[in-house]
Amino acid sequence: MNDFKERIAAELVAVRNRSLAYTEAEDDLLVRQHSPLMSPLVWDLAHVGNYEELWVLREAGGITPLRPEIDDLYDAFKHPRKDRPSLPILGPGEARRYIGGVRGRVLDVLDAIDPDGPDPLHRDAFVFGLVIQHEHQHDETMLATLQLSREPGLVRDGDLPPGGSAGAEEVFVPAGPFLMGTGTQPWAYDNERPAHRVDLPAYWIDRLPVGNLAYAAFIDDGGYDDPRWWTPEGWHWRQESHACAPLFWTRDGGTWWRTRFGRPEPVPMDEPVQHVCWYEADAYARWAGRRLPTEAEWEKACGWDPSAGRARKYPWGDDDPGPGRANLGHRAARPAPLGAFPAGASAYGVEQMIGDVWEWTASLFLPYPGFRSFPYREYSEVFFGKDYRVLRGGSWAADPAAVRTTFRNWDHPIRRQIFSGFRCARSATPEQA
Ligand code: AVJ
Ligand code: FE
Repeated sequence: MNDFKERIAAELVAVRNRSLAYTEAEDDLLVRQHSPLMSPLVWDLAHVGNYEELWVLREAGGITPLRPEIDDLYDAFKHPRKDRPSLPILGPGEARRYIGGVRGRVLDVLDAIDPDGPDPLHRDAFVFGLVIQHEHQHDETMLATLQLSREPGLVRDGDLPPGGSAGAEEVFVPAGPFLMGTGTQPWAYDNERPAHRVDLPAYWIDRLPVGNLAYAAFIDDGGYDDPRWWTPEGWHWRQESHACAPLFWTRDGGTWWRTRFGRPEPVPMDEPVQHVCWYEADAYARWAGRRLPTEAEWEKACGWDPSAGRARKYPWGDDDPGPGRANLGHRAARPAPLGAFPAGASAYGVEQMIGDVWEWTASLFLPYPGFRSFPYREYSEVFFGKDYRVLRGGSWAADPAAVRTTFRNWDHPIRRQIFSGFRCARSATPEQA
Protein backbone atom coordinates (compact mmCIF):
# COMPACT_ATOMS: atom_id res chain seq x y z
CA MET A 1 0.00 0.00 0.00
CA ASN A 2 1.17 3.54 -0.72
CA ASP A 3 1.56 6.33 1.85
CA PHE A 4 -1.95 7.67 1.32
CA LYS A 5 -3.51 4.27 1.91
CA GLU A 6 -1.20 3.60 4.87
CA ARG A 7 -2.45 6.79 6.47
CA ILE A 8 -6.06 5.74 5.97
CA ALA A 9 -5.32 2.31 7.44
CA ALA A 10 -3.80 4.03 10.49
CA GLU A 11 -6.88 6.28 10.86
CA LEU A 12 -9.10 3.19 10.73
CA VAL A 13 -7.08 1.56 13.51
CA ALA A 14 -7.11 4.73 15.61
CA VAL A 15 -10.84 5.27 15.43
CA ARG A 16 -11.57 1.62 16.16
CA ASN A 17 -9.28 1.68 19.21
CA ARG A 18 -11.26 4.67 20.37
CA SER A 19 -14.63 2.92 19.97
CA LEU A 20 -13.31 -0.15 21.77
CA ALA A 21 -11.93 1.95 24.64
CA TYR A 22 -15.34 3.58 25.21
CA THR A 23 -16.98 0.16 25.33
CA GLU A 24 -14.48 -1.47 27.66
CA ALA A 25 -16.99 -1.89 30.46
CA GLU A 26 -19.26 -4.43 32.10
CA ASP A 27 -21.91 -5.79 29.73
CA ASP A 28 -24.67 -4.35 31.88
CA LEU A 29 -23.39 -0.82 31.36
CA LEU A 30 -23.17 -1.37 27.59
CA VAL A 31 -26.68 -2.74 27.10
CA ARG A 32 -28.43 -0.39 29.52
CA GLN A 33 -30.07 2.81 28.34
CA HIS A 34 -28.63 5.70 30.30
CA SER A 35 -31.00 8.31 28.86
CA PRO A 36 -33.93 8.16 26.44
CA LEU A 37 -31.88 10.61 24.35
CA MET A 38 -29.17 8.04 23.71
CA SER A 39 -28.71 4.54 22.34
CA PRO A 40 -27.24 1.79 24.48
CA LEU A 41 -23.47 1.92 23.91
CA VAL A 42 -23.52 -1.53 22.34
CA TRP A 43 -25.92 -0.24 19.66
CA ASP A 44 -23.44 2.48 18.62
CA LEU A 45 -20.65 -0.09 18.54
CA ALA A 46 -22.40 -2.47 16.14
CA HIS A 47 -23.91 0.43 14.16
CA VAL A 48 -20.49 1.79 13.17
CA GLY A 49 -19.52 -1.68 11.94
CA ASN A 50 -22.78 -2.09 10.06
CA TYR A 51 -22.29 1.33 8.42
CA GLU A 52 -18.77 0.27 7.44
CA GLU A 53 -20.17 -2.95 5.96
CA LEU A 54 -22.83 -1.06 4.02
CA TRP A 55 -20.56 1.59 2.57
CA VAL A 56 -17.09 0.09 2.26
CA LEU A 57 -17.80 -3.59 1.76
CA ARG A 58 -21.08 -3.55 -0.16
CA GLU A 59 -21.23 -0.19 -1.96
CA ALA A 60 -17.56 0.45 -2.65
CA GLY A 61 -16.25 -3.12 -2.59
CA GLY A 62 -19.15 -5.04 -4.14
CA ILE A 63 -18.86 -7.69 -1.43
CA THR A 64 -21.87 -9.89 -0.63
CA PRO A 65 -23.61 -8.86 2.63
CA LEU A 66 -22.17 -10.55 5.73
CA ARG A 67 -25.25 -10.15 7.93
CA PRO A 68 -28.10 -8.54 5.97
CA GLU A 69 -30.60 -9.64 8.61
CA ILE A 70 -29.26 -7.13 11.14
CA ASP A 71 -29.32 -4.08 8.83
CA ASP A 72 -32.78 -3.11 9.99
CA LEU A 73 -31.75 -3.03 13.68
CA TYR A 74 -28.95 -0.58 13.00
CA ASP A 75 -30.85 1.70 10.66
CA ALA A 76 -31.12 4.91 12.68
CA PHE A 77 -34.23 5.94 10.74
CA LYS A 78 -36.20 2.80 11.49
CA HIS A 79 -35.85 2.91 15.26
CA PRO A 80 -35.62 6.05 17.43
CA ARG A 81 -32.93 6.01 20.12
CA LYS A 82 -35.41 5.48 22.94
CA ASP A 83 -36.65 2.20 21.36
CA ARG A 84 -33.23 0.69 20.72
CA PRO A 85 -32.81 -1.15 24.06
CA SER A 86 -35.89 -3.28 23.34
CA LEU A 87 -34.59 -4.42 19.93
CA PRO A 88 -32.91 -7.82 19.55
CA ILE A 89 -29.55 -6.11 18.99
CA LEU A 90 -26.22 -7.94 19.20
CA GLY A 91 -24.74 -8.35 22.67
CA PRO A 92 -21.31 -6.87 23.47
CA GLY A 93 -19.28 -9.96 22.53
CA GLU A 94 -21.22 -10.57 19.36
CA ALA A 95 -21.02 -6.90 18.38
CA ARG A 96 -17.21 -6.89 18.79
CA ARG A 97 -16.92 -10.06 16.69
CA TYR A 98 -19.19 -8.66 13.98
CA ILE A 99 -17.38 -5.33 13.60
CA GLY A 100 -14.02 -7.13 13.69
CA GLY A 101 -15.22 -9.39 10.88
CA VAL A 102 -16.23 -6.40 8.78
CA ARG A 103 -12.91 -4.69 9.45
CA GLY A 104 -11.01 -7.78 8.34
CA ARG A 105 -12.34 -7.32 4.81
CA VAL A 106 -12.17 -3.53 4.72
CA LEU A 107 -8.41 -3.46 4.21
CA ASP A 108 -8.82 -5.60 1.07
CA VAL A 109 -11.14 -2.97 -0.37
CA LEU A 110 -8.69 -0.22 0.59
CA ASP A 111 -5.99 -2.12 -1.27
CA ALA A 112 -8.16 -2.50 -4.34
CA ILE A 113 -9.60 0.99 -4.87
CA ASP A 114 -8.18 3.57 -7.24
CA PRO A 115 -8.24 6.94 -5.45
CA ASP A 116 -7.61 8.70 -8.78
CA GLY A 117 -10.34 6.87 -10.67
CA PRO A 118 -13.80 8.05 -11.70
CA ASP A 119 -15.88 6.31 -8.99
CA PRO A 120 -16.89 9.10 -6.56
CA LEU A 121 -16.83 6.70 -3.59
CA HIS A 122 -13.28 5.62 -4.47
CA ARG A 123 -11.92 9.01 -5.48
CA ASP A 124 -9.68 10.42 -2.73
CA ALA A 125 -10.85 7.33 -0.80
CA PHE A 126 -14.04 9.28 -0.02
CA VAL A 127 -15.87 6.22 1.32
CA PHE A 128 -13.09 5.71 3.89
CA GLY A 129 -13.41 9.34 4.94
CA LEU A 130 -17.11 8.72 5.31
CA VAL A 131 -16.76 5.75 7.66
CA ILE A 132 -13.83 7.21 9.65
CA GLN A 133 -15.71 10.45 10.32
CA HIS A 134 -18.92 8.54 11.04
CA GLU A 135 -17.24 6.38 13.66
CA HIS A 136 -15.59 9.42 15.30
CA GLN A 137 -19.00 11.11 15.45
CA HIS A 138 -20.46 8.07 17.17
CA ASP A 139 -17.48 7.98 19.54
CA GLU A 140 -18.38 11.51 20.58
CA THR A 141 -21.99 10.38 21.00
CA MET A 142 -20.75 7.53 23.20
CA LEU A 143 -18.90 10.05 25.38
CA ALA A 144 -22.14 11.99 25.79
CA THR A 145 -23.82 8.73 26.82
CA LEU A 146 -21.03 7.99 29.31
CA GLN A 147 -21.41 11.48 30.76
CA LEU A 148 -25.17 10.93 31.16
CA SER A 149 -24.55 7.56 32.84
CA ARG A 150 -22.78 9.38 35.72
CA GLU A 151 -20.65 6.26 36.07
CA PRO A 152 -17.20 7.20 37.43
CA GLY A 153 -13.87 5.83 36.23
CA LEU A 154 -14.76 5.01 32.63
CA VAL A 155 -13.46 8.05 30.76
CA ARG A 156 -9.80 9.02 30.64
CA ASP A 157 -8.84 12.62 31.51
CA GLY A 158 -5.56 14.36 30.61
CA ASP A 159 -3.48 17.50 30.69
CA LEU A 160 -4.16 20.73 28.84
CA PRO A 161 -2.15 23.93 28.47
CA PRO A 162 -2.93 26.83 30.80
CA GLY A 163 -5.21 29.61 29.61
CA GLY A 164 -4.85 33.35 29.70
CA SER A 165 -3.69 34.48 26.27
CA ALA A 166 -3.84 38.26 26.07
CA GLY A 167 -5.99 40.11 23.60
CA ALA A 168 -9.09 42.19 23.04
CA GLU A 169 -12.46 40.87 24.06
CA GLU A 170 -13.89 41.19 20.57
CA VAL A 171 -12.42 40.96 17.10
CA PHE A 172 -13.53 43.18 14.22
CA VAL A 173 -14.23 41.51 10.88
CA PRO A 174 -14.46 44.08 8.08
CA ALA A 175 -17.24 43.98 5.51
CA GLY A 176 -16.60 42.00 2.37
CA PRO A 177 -17.07 38.74 0.56
CA PHE A 178 -15.56 35.37 1.40
CA LEU A 179 -15.87 31.84 0.10
CA MET A 180 -18.16 29.77 2.30
CA GLY A 181 -18.14 25.98 2.14
CA THR A 182 -15.68 23.98 0.09
CA GLY A 183 -15.08 22.34 -3.24
CA THR A 184 -11.53 21.32 -2.42
CA GLN A 185 -11.63 19.40 0.88
CA PRO A 186 -11.88 15.80 -0.40
CA TRP A 187 -13.61 14.40 2.69
CA ALA A 188 -16.06 17.27 3.16
CA TYR A 189 -19.69 16.22 3.43
CA ASP A 190 -22.36 17.13 0.88
CA ASN A 191 -23.76 19.77 3.27
CA GLU A 192 -20.43 21.70 3.15
CA ARG A 193 -20.65 21.99 -0.65
CA PRO A 194 -20.48 23.78 -2.97
CA ALA A 195 -18.14 26.66 -2.14
CA HIS A 196 -20.05 29.88 -2.73
CA ARG A 197 -19.44 33.59 -2.35
CA VAL A 198 -21.06 35.27 0.66
CA ASP A 199 -20.81 39.02 1.15
CA LEU A 200 -21.11 40.04 4.81
CA PRO A 201 -21.47 43.45 6.43
CA ALA A 202 -18.86 44.27 9.10
CA TYR A 203 -19.31 42.64 12.52
CA TRP A 204 -17.62 41.96 15.84
CA ILE A 205 -17.12 38.45 17.20
CA ASP A 206 -15.81 37.32 20.60
CA ARG A 207 -12.13 36.43 20.59
CA LEU A 208 -12.92 33.51 22.91
CA PRO A 209 -15.95 31.35 23.69
CA VAL A 210 -18.22 32.50 26.54
CA GLY A 211 -16.74 31.22 29.81
CA ASN A 212 -18.28 29.79 32.95
CA LEU A 213 -17.58 32.99 34.90
CA ALA A 214 -19.53 35.12 32.44
CA TYR A 215 -22.28 32.54 32.24
CA ALA A 216 -22.58 32.38 36.04
CA ALA A 217 -23.04 36.18 36.02
CA PHE A 218 -26.03 35.70 33.70
CA ILE A 219 -27.49 33.19 36.16
CA ASP A 220 -26.78 35.45 39.16
CA ASP A 221 -28.44 38.33 37.39
CA GLY A 222 -31.67 36.31 37.20
CA GLY A 223 -31.23 35.51 33.53
CA TYR A 224 -33.23 32.29 33.75
CA ASP A 225 -36.19 34.11 35.33
CA ASP A 226 -36.48 37.02 32.94
CA PRO A 227 -38.54 36.35 29.79
CA ARG A 228 -37.07 39.48 28.18
CA TRP A 229 -33.94 37.52 27.28
CA TRP A 230 -35.70 34.49 25.79
CA THR A 231 -37.53 33.84 22.54
CA PRO A 232 -41.11 32.58 23.08
CA GLU A 233 -39.98 29.01 22.26
CA GLY A 234 -36.97 29.42 24.52
CA TRP A 235 -39.08 30.68 27.39
CA HIS A 236 -41.46 27.75 26.87
CA TRP A 237 -38.48 25.36 27.10
CA ARG A 238 -37.27 27.18 30.23
CA GLN A 239 -40.68 26.78 31.91
CA GLU A 240 -41.15 23.14 30.93
CA SER A 241 -37.61 22.02 31.73
CA HIS A 242 -37.20 24.04 34.97
CA ALA A 243 -33.60 24.55 33.85
CA CYS A 244 -31.74 27.17 35.87
CA ALA A 245 -28.10 26.42 34.93
CA PRO A 246 -26.16 24.38 32.36
CA LEU A 247 -26.81 20.64 32.41
CA PHE A 248 -24.78 18.84 35.11
CA TRP A 249 -24.41 22.01 37.25
CA THR A 250 -25.65 22.29 40.86
CA ARG A 251 -25.18 25.06 43.39
CA ASP A 252 -23.85 24.41 46.86
CA GLY A 253 -24.01 27.60 48.90
CA GLY A 254 -22.03 30.12 46.90
CA THR A 255 -20.20 27.58 44.76
CA TRP A 256 -21.18 26.03 41.44
CA TRP A 257 -20.38 22.34 41.11
CA ARG A 258 -20.62 20.08 38.13
CA THR A 259 -20.54 16.34 37.67
CA ARG A 260 -18.10 15.35 34.96
CA PHE A 261 -17.99 11.68 33.99
CA GLY A 262 -19.35 10.66 37.34
CA ARG A 263 -17.14 12.89 39.50
CA PRO A 264 -18.30 16.09 41.20
CA GLU A 265 -15.94 19.08 41.03
CA PRO A 266 -16.22 22.86 41.40
CA VAL A 267 -17.00 24.45 38.05
CA PRO A 268 -13.71 25.88 36.71
CA MET A 269 -14.56 29.49 36.04
CA ASP A 270 -11.92 29.87 33.32
CA GLU A 271 -13.33 27.21 30.97
CA PRO A 272 -15.75 27.75 28.09
CA VAL A 273 -19.31 27.03 29.23
CA GLN A 274 -20.46 23.58 28.13
CA HIS A 275 -23.78 21.69 28.03
CA VAL A 276 -26.01 24.62 27.18
CA CYS A 277 -28.80 24.40 24.61
CA TRP A 278 -29.42 26.86 21.79
CA TYR A 279 -32.15 28.62 23.79
CA GLU A 280 -29.75 29.26 26.67
CA ALA A 281 -27.02 30.51 24.35
CA ASP A 282 -29.47 32.79 22.58
CA ALA A 283 -30.85 34.15 25.88
CA TYR A 284 -27.36 34.80 27.27
CA ALA A 285 -26.41 36.70 24.13
CA ARG A 286 -29.49 38.92 24.37
CA TRP A 287 -28.80 39.58 28.07
CA ALA A 288 -25.24 40.56 27.15
CA GLY A 289 -26.52 43.00 24.53
CA ARG A 290 -25.21 40.81 21.75
CA ARG A 291 -26.40 37.97 19.53
CA LEU A 292 -25.19 34.61 18.28
CA PRO A 293 -23.07 34.77 15.12
CA THR A 294 -24.63 33.45 11.96
CA GLU A 295 -23.01 30.41 10.49
CA ALA A 296 -21.47 32.57 7.75
CA GLU A 297 -20.02 35.01 10.30
CA TRP A 298 -18.60 32.12 12.28
CA GLU A 299 -16.98 30.53 9.22
CA LYS A 300 -15.51 33.75 7.87
CA ALA A 301 -13.92 34.59 11.23
CA CYS A 302 -12.61 31.03 11.51
CA GLY A 303 -11.40 30.04 8.08
CA TRP A 304 -11.03 33.01 5.77
CA ASP A 305 -7.56 34.32 5.03
CA PRO A 306 -8.23 37.83 3.73
CA SER A 307 -4.69 38.50 2.55
CA ALA A 308 -4.44 35.27 0.57
CA GLY A 309 -8.07 35.45 -0.55
CA ARG A 310 -8.63 31.79 0.28
CA ALA A 311 -10.19 29.56 2.93
CA ARG A 312 -8.03 27.57 5.34
CA LYS A 313 -8.76 24.02 6.49
CA TYR A 314 -8.16 25.07 10.09
CA PRO A 315 -8.04 28.58 11.60
CA TRP A 316 -4.21 28.67 11.62
CA GLY A 317 -3.75 27.20 8.13
CA ASP A 318 -3.79 23.78 6.53
CA ASP A 319 -1.37 21.98 8.89
CA ASP A 320 -2.63 19.36 11.33
CA PRO A 321 -3.70 20.70 14.74
CA GLY A 322 -0.93 19.40 17.03
CA PRO A 323 -1.06 19.97 20.80
CA GLY A 324 -0.39 23.73 20.74
CA ARG A 325 -3.23 24.72 18.46
CA ALA A 326 -6.44 23.09 19.59
CA ASN A 327 -8.08 20.83 22.14
CA LEU A 328 -9.34 18.00 19.96
CA GLY A 329 -9.35 14.22 19.96
CA HIS A 330 -10.12 13.67 23.66
CA ARG A 331 -6.70 14.70 24.98
CA ALA A 332 -8.54 15.49 28.20
CA ALA A 333 -12.20 15.00 29.01
CA ARG A 334 -13.01 18.71 29.17
CA PRO A 335 -12.66 22.02 27.34
CA ALA A 336 -9.34 23.85 27.78
CA PRO A 337 -9.16 27.11 29.76
CA LEU A 338 -9.95 30.27 27.86
CA GLY A 339 -6.93 31.55 26.00
CA ALA A 340 -5.05 28.23 25.99
CA PHE A 341 -4.30 28.28 22.25
CA PRO A 342 -2.99 31.62 20.98
CA ALA A 343 -1.15 29.63 18.26
CA GLY A 344 -4.52 28.35 17.06
CA ALA A 345 -5.84 31.82 16.24
CA SER A 346 -7.52 32.47 12.91
CA ALA A 347 -6.32 35.04 10.37
CA TYR A 348 -8.56 37.61 12.08
CA GLY A 349 -7.19 36.68 15.53
CA VAL A 350 -10.16 34.70 16.84
CA GLU A 351 -9.15 31.88 19.22
CA GLN A 352 -10.46 28.45 20.20
CA MET A 353 -12.84 28.19 17.30
CA ILE A 354 -11.80 24.61 16.62
CA GLY A 355 -12.01 22.17 19.54
CA ASP A 356 -13.10 22.70 23.17
CA VAL A 357 -16.85 23.11 22.63
CA TRP A 358 -19.23 22.96 19.67
CA GLU A 359 -20.47 26.50 19.14
CA TRP A 360 -24.14 27.21 18.56
CA THR A 361 -24.80 29.63 15.72
CA ALA A 362 -27.92 31.65 14.95
CA SER A 363 -28.49 29.68 11.74
CA LEU A 364 -30.94 26.94 10.83
CA PHE A 365 -29.50 23.87 9.11
CA LEU A 366 -30.18 24.61 5.44
CA PRO A 367 -28.59 23.57 2.13
CA TYR A 368 -26.10 25.85 0.39
CA PRO A 369 -27.12 27.13 -3.04
CA GLY A 370 -26.42 24.33 -5.51
CA PHE A 371 -26.50 21.57 -2.87
CA ARG A 372 -26.51 18.01 -4.19
CA SER A 373 -27.10 15.09 -1.89
CA PHE A 374 -24.14 12.66 -1.78
CA PRO A 375 -23.82 9.78 -1.21
CA TYR A 376 -27.23 9.43 0.49
CA ARG A 377 -30.10 11.70 1.47
CA GLU A 378 -30.22 10.59 5.09
CA TYR A 379 -26.88 12.08 6.09
CA SER A 380 -27.87 15.73 5.57
CA GLU A 381 -30.80 16.42 3.31
CA VAL A 382 -33.60 14.98 5.42
CA PHE A 383 -32.53 17.25 8.32
CA PHE A 384 -32.69 20.54 6.41
CA GLY A 385 -35.40 22.89 7.62
CA LYS A 386 -36.59 24.68 10.72
CA ASP A 387 -35.99 21.95 13.31
CA TYR A 388 -32.22 22.15 13.71
CA ARG A 389 -29.64 24.81 14.52
CA VAL A 390 -26.07 24.62 13.28
CA LEU A 391 -23.11 24.10 15.59
CA ARG A 392 -19.55 24.74 14.43
CA GLY A 393 -15.95 24.03 15.30
CA GLY A 394 -15.97 20.66 17.07
CA SER A 395 -15.53 19.92 20.76
CA TRP A 396 -12.66 18.42 22.80
CA ALA A 397 -14.33 15.08 21.96
CA ALA A 398 -14.19 15.60 18.20
CA ASP A 399 -11.31 14.14 16.21
CA PRO A 400 -9.18 16.25 13.85
CA ALA A 401 -10.30 13.93 11.02
CA ALA A 402 -13.90 14.94 11.64
CA VAL A 403 -13.49 18.72 12.04
CA ARG A 404 -12.53 21.58 9.73
CA THR A 405 -13.51 25.22 9.26
CA THR A 406 -16.35 24.24 6.90
CA PHE A 407 -17.72 21.32 8.95
CA ARG A 408 -21.38 21.67 9.93
CA ASN A 409 -23.01 19.91 12.88
CA TRP A 410 -26.67 20.35 13.79
CA ASP A 411 -29.05 19.55 16.60
CA HIS A 412 -32.42 20.46 18.07
CA PRO A 413 -32.34 23.80 19.94
CA ILE A 414 -33.26 22.06 23.23
CA ARG A 415 -30.31 19.65 23.22
CA ARG A 416 -27.57 20.08 25.81
CA GLN A 417 -26.17 16.64 26.51
CA ILE A 418 -23.79 17.38 23.63
CA PHE A 419 -20.51 19.20 24.28
CA SER A 420 -21.97 22.54 23.29
CA GLY A 421 -21.09 26.13 24.11
CA PHE A 422 -21.07 29.36 22.11
CA ARG A 423 -19.55 32.77 21.53
CA CYS A 424 -21.32 36.07 20.84
CA ALA A 425 -21.24 38.55 18.00
CA ARG A 426 -22.76 41.90 17.09
CA SER A 427 -23.21 43.91 13.93
CA ALA A 428 -20.85 46.84 13.49
CA THR A 429 -22.43 50.29 13.59
CA PRO A 430 -22.28 52.37 10.38
CA GLU A 431 -19.43 54.46 11.89
CA GLN A 432 -17.40 51.35 12.73
CA ALA A 433 -17.99 49.79 9.33
C1 AVJ B 1 -23.94 15.15 12.30
C2 AVJ B 1 -23.75 14.54 14.59
C3 AVJ B 1 -25.83 15.34 13.72
O1 AVJ B 1 -25.13 12.00 15.15
O2 AVJ B 1 -27.02 12.43 14.20
C4 AVJ B 1 -24.18 9.74 12.73
C5 AVJ B 1 -23.96 12.27 12.55
N1 AVJ B 1 -25.10 10.64 10.98
N2 AVJ B 1 -24.73 8.77 11.99
C6 AVJ B 1 -25.79 12.45 14.22
C7 AVJ B 1 -24.41 10.91 12.11
C8 AVJ B 1 -25.30 9.31 10.94
C9 AVJ B 1 -25.09 13.14 13.04
N3 AVJ B 1 -24.65 14.52 13.42
FE1 FE C 1 -24.69 6.75 12.44
